[in-house]
Amino acid sequence: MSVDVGGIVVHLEHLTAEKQAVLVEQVRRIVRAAPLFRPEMPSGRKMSVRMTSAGTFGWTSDRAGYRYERQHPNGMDWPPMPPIALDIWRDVAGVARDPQSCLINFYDGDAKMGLHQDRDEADMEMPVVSISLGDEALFRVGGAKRGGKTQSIWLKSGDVAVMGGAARLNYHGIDRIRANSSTLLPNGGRINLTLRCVD
Ligand code: MD3
Ligand code: FE
Repeated sequence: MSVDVGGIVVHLEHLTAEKQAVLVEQVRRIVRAAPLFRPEMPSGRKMSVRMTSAGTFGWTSDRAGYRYERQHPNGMDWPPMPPIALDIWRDVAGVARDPQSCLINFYDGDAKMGLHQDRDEADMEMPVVSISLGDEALFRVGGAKRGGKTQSIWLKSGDVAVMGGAARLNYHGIDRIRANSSTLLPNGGRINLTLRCVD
């Protein structure tokens, strides 16, 4: 079943519990090789979300600004894309290209992400695909201009969201995490994977 939230298509419970568990194992392998870090925003404040990436490009930020890089801050190339995430993209993205980046966001019970637009990618015709794992998150989406009406939905483990077309430039963020709402991750928290074409 899927729902439309402000132009974003959310495929509810798209992934079986078994597939979620295998994907978590693929993410763990990536995080072991390319450790999570807390990017610094251009303001100098550190994000509460911890991140790493897989694929050709990874997203990063520091005082110099937001951008994609071919290497982790520690100088290594990013690990390969998790195979299950690539399968999901091919299932739901509706475009011929494969993604070049898998951003891995880790939220502990206190982490959040302020309303923002994703505009560091070259081709806005390419969608963003988001995969939620672990604790539920209150996701908020507005329009393409800051300050308009917003809608919210709790994203649950196994949900897959597709941001394409007019929704691609919509403001969005994560207001809060519902701690202990999933047993997928033994130590709790939430993992969000976002798949993107970059150049
Ligand atoms: C709507 N991540 O990494 S995913 C991000 O749950 C990001 O970690 C959130 O926003 C998270 O940039 C939300 C859902 C999402 C991703 C990209 C979008 C929604 C979007 C791009 C355009 C519009
Ligand atoms: Fe975003």
